[in-house]
Parts: sequence; C-alpha cells; structure tokens
Amino acid sequence: MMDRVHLDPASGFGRIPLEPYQMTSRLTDAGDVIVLCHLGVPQVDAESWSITIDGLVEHPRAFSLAELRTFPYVEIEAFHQCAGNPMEPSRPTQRVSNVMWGGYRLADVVASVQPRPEAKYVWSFGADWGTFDGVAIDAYAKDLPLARIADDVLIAESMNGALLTPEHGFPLRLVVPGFYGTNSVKWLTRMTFAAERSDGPFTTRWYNDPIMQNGQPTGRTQPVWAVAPQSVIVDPWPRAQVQLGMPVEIWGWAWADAGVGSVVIEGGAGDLRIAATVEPRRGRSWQRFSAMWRPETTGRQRLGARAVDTNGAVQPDDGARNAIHWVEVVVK
Ligand SMILES: Nc1nc2c(c(=O)[nH]1)N[C@H]1C(S)=C(S)[C@@H](COP(=O)(O)O)O[C@H]1N2
Ligand SMILES: [Mo]
Repeated sequence: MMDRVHLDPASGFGRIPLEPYQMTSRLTDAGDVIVLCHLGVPQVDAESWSITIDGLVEHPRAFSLAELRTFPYVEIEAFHQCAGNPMEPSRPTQRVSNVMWGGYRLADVVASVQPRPEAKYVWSFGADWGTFDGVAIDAYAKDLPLARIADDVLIAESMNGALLTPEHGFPLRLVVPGFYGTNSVKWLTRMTFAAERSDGPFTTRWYNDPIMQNGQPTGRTQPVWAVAPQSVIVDPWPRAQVQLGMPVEIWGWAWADAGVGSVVIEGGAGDLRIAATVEPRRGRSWQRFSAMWRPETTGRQRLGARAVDTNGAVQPDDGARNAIHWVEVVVK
C-alpha cells in the first residue's frame, strides 16, 4: 500500500457556497469558491510532491513540481460547479462559481509520455483516502475520456492568481473545464491511461445519472461529466419589492459545457417570456444575461431563467440538478 498522507480534517469537509443573489462578481473571490472534500483535506509537502503518469503510455514517468514548471504556464477562466450530493443526483443545486485557474496543459505534459493508440480514458487519483458512505477508499479516483485532453484540461497550481490552498488541492490538482467539479481531482498524485473506464466507486457507484426515457428510468446510466445548461438570477433578490409599471433589470449568469446560446425569462404573472440578452461565449466562463421587465400586475410573482445550450439542450423545470432556479419578488 502507498504511504498515506496526513488528513486534517480527516473526514468530509465543505464550504457553503454563495447564494445566487451574492454572485455579483464575474470572478468569484477565492474565499467564496465552493469547497467539497469527500474524505478530508491532505496536508502536503510540495517539495517532495510528484505526479506519476503510467498505464498505456510508451514512457511512464513521474513529474516533480519543478519539472512541471518547465511547461508553459497558462491561465483559463472557467465556471466551476459541484454536481451536488451524489446520493441525490436529481436534486436541484446552484453550487457554482467562476474561477481563473493557472497551470500546465495536460496535453503538453502528456505529449512527452506518448499515450498508446489503445488508450481511451485517463484515470486520475488524489492523495485523499478514508471511508465514504461506509465504503473504504484507497484514493479518490475519477476518469475522463482521452479526447477531452485536447480541450484545455489543466494540471493547475493556482486559483485567481494565488497558489492553491490546501482545501482546493495544494500543490497540484486536475481541472477539467466544462465538466462537473467532481472530475477535477485535487491533490493529484497519479494519472493512468487505460482502455476502459475506472472501476472505482466514485466512477461506478456514485456520480452516474440514470438515463431516462419518457420519464422512466432505462436502467442505464451516464457519467456525470459535461455540465448541462443552467442559470441563476442574481438580481432582483428573493423578496425584492418592485414597482408596478416600472422597468426592472433582471440579470444573472448562465453556463453549460457547450456554451449557452439563449436565455428566456419566465414566470411573472404566468405567461411571461422575455428573451434575455446573453453575452457571447468566452471559453468556458459563465455568461452574463440581462433583460428588462415591466411588471403589469401586483402581488407575489416568481421569476426564472431558462438557459438553452448551443446543442439545443434546455434547462428543465424540475427533477434535475440543473432545474430552473426561481426567485420570488413582490410587485407593489
Ligand atoms: N481528491 C479529491 N478531489 C476532488 C474531491 C475530493 O473529495 N477529493 N471532490 C470533488 C468535488 S465533488 C468537487 S465539487 C470539486 C470541488 O473543488 P473545490 O473544493 O476546489 O471547489 O473537487 C473535486 N475533486
Ligand atoms: Mo462536488
């Protein structure tokens, strides 16, 4: 068995994310970014850290931090979203932030180890270990399709211009822009190229969504990888009072792995449909949308934004992690 690092805390650890009305800045302050650690927070010595790349590659080897730093340093802005509790995969969540990651392109690092043609997946391992939902875990492990690596996957060492903090994966973590946060393995120790998917519990048991057909489960599942279209209204706030007949700006953020093509504001007195202006997609950053609304009846009304991604996938009303987020306002 590998040497196990000291964890502190040595059990699940998280930070409560911002509420949507608090998501006023384009880049989320590092101190406000979601934190999700299933097993605890490894306390790590960066000097002796290395990442081993092995499996279906011609030249397996380990890279120290100093060796990784010889690759070009790049920065990538991307939304960063937790898929929510793996035991409740269809519960709506808004655990999202938007972050500037800095580090080394996995594609650059991998070029020197030469993956073999049979390799189809890359498995990633973290230094954290312990017990999750009664299951003993040697290391947190995830996988991703090899084809994704061409798409700006990073071995990251910074967040918003500062070195990663321990809870965010110091000294090095994977970042898979456009995939749910669960795939971005922190305290990255090893990457193994393989012909098939990883058989670990975080890839087989948890983080697989049932595939539905006409509202019924098919018995098949799909990995929680690409982020589905989603949005939050930042303003108006819940319980905000707005004036009858006066224009109100509704604005927020929308995001999707494929990029968001359109956002419609719905709700109001019932039949509201306003096409919002959506800023163009920039990489995998979240996209600001805004719309002007002139309320025509008084009383409590709810407002929701429905995002559609560039593939035509539509944000659903309910029963899914990316369900519409409703804000109730009062028209006076
Ligand atoms: N090694 C390891 N990596 C991990 C996790 C973990 O528990 N262990 N949690 C994942 C989950 S579910 C999420 S949402 C993101 C959160 O990253 P953050 O805490 O830096 O925001 O890390 C992912 N990477
Ligand atoms: Mo997560």
